[in-house]
Amino acid sequence: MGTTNFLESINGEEGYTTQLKLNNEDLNVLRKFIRIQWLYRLQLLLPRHVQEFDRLGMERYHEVSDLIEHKMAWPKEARVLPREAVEVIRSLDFFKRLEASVGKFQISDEEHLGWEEIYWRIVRPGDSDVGSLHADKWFWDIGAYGKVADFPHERIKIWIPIYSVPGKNGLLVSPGSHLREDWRWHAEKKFGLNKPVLDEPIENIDPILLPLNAGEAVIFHDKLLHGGSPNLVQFTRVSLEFTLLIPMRVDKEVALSSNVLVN
Ligand SMILES: O=C(O)CCC(=O)C(=O)O
Ligand SMILES: [Fe+2]
Repeated sequence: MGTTNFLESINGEEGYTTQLKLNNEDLNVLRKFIRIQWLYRLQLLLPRHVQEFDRLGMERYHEVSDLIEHKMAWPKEARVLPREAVEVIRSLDFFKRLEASVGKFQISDEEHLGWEEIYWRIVRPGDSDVGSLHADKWFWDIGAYGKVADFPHERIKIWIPIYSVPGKNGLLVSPGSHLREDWRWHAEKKFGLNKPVLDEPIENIDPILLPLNAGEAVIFHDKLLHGGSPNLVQFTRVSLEFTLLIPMRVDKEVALSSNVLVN
């Protein structure tokens, strides 16, 4: 079986691919890492109730989430996996297949913790935990992350459903939206953080909810419009994501034609 070229689809008409699927073992490793971090935080914040969260698990988190102040409990830094988890994730089968397709890459460290940043999200039923539609590029353009690489690179994102119900929660995308340059948006300070806000009516965007099962990843273009879907079921949605920085090859032919290389 040949290697699928993910970058072709991502840079093509749709702006994303859903061809990378994790096997159950890989999915269980990710679930375990996320659950450990989630539960440990609750152990610190709420030692008297941690057993209840443990018993219910992440999918039923919302049933007892009133016990904590949800928004305060889960800042981004609390959802970035530890460095050693990244080492293990890099050795998983899905990661190897990803590398075989796009080439070796670095994962961005937007929070400047000092290691590659793989982080998760937790979205309770309803729409209170989902942000607005955006292109990830806008975050980089407004300088929300600062400098994370000093080599020329292509930036793409991977989003992996960890606990999800296809068609009822997950990621909205607007196919082909990465090809347009004229989407209207502005930057706004929210909770002290600079964030892009879309200025287009939703009819102009027409997003679709990708019907993905847990472990069915979506890899997408930096300019693709996307966002969290309202969660329509009584299960908490959990997902994992990271940004790939793929070094750009100075192709010999391109370099020669632009006189970059002198023999
Ligand atoms: O999971 C979400 O709700 C949003 C995800 C997102 O914006 C991303 O993966 O870039
Ligand atoms: Fe995003």
